[in-house]
Amino acid sequence: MGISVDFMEYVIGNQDGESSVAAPVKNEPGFTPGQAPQRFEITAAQRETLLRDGVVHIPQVLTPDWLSYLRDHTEWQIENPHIWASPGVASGLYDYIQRNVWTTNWGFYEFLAYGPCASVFAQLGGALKGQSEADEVRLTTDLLMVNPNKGFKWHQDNQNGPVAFEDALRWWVTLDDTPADHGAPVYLQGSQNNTSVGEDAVFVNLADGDLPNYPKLLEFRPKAGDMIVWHPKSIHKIDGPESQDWEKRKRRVLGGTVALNDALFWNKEKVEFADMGRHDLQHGDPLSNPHFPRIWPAVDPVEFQARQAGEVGRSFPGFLRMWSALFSKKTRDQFGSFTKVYNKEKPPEVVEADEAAEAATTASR
Ligand SMILES: O=C(O)CCC(=O)C(=O)O
Repeated sequence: MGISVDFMEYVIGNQDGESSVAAPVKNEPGFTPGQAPQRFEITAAQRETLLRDGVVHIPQVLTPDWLSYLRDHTEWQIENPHIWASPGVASGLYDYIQRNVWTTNWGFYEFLAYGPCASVFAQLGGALKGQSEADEVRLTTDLLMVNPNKGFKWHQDNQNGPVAFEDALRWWVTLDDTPADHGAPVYLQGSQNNTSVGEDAVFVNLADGDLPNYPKLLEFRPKAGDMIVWHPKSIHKIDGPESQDWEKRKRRVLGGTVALNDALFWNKEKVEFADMGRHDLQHGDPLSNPHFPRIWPAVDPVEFQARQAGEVGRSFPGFLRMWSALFSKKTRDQFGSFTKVYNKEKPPEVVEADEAAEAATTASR
C-alpha cells in the first residue's frame, strides 16, 4: 500500500493559506502581488518537436526552489485531503488525485501565476498558433496526480475545461524522477494529426481508424522538475507498476490544460468536471473570467483579486450544469469509449525521446 489518505480527514471548504510555504518569488526584493511570471526559455528545436511529434519533453523547468515549494504543497495537500479528491482516491486509481486544486489551495494557483510554466505555455502555444509567443494564456483546469496505481491506458484528453481543441495546450510537470521500469508517459508520435478519433472519445484502440498510420512510440523518462507539453489530440498512455501499487515510492505530478489567445467558452454539451464554477458564460463568449484565469502575460488584477478572495471554485449552479450534461449524447459517447480500454502493445518502435530532448537542451545552454 502506497500513500494512504485518511478519509476522516477530508475537508470540504477552501484551504487557502493553511500550508504556510510561500512562493519563492515572494522572498525576492521588489516583489509585487500580481507581477508577471518567471521566464523559462524554450528553444526553436523544442517548438519544432511539439509541432512535429505533438509532444515535447522539456527538462528542468523548475528551479530547486519551485520544486521544493510544489513538493511541500503537495505533501501538505495529501495530509489534508480535500473532499474533491475522494472519488479518485476511493477508486484506487491514484493515491491522491484532485481536479482544480488551484481553486481550493492558492499554493497551486501562485505556482501557476508566478512560476516558470506560464512562459513555457506562451512560447509553445505560440508555436501552435504561428506566433513567437501566445498573446494570452488562461488556465482552464489543473489536476494533482499522485501515484497512478492503475495507469491510464491509451487515450485522448477530454477533461480540458470549456475550450476547443484548437485553442488548448496540455501540460504536466513532475516532482519526482520516473522509475526505471514503470510510470513512463508514452505518446504516439504525430498522432495529433489523426482524423479518426472523435472529439468526445477518451480511450482508443490503436488498431482503429487511422491510428496505425502513427506507429512510433515516444517514451519519456522525465526527472523531477521536468515538463511534458502536448497537443490535446495527441494519443498517449501511462503505465502504473505491475502490482498496481507504488508502495513507498512517489510520483507527484501537477498537470492540466491552458487556453490560448482569445479562446472562447466552448460548451461541449458533455460532463466537464473542470467547469463547475459559479459563472454564466455561454457558448461563444470570451473565456475571460476568474474561473479560467489569465496567467500570461500576467494575471489580470480583477481575476487575481477574485481568486485570492476565494470567489472561484465549484458551486451548486455549476454542479447542476454538470449534472444536466450527464445525460447528453456526447457524454454517452465519451463514457462509451471507456468500454474500449485497450492497451495492446503494438510491436513498438520506441524512440528514446529523452535522448533527443537532452541533446536539444544541452545544445541550447
Ligand atoms: O500522469 C498521469 O498520471 C496521467 C497523465 C495523463 O495521461 C494526462 O494528464 O492526460
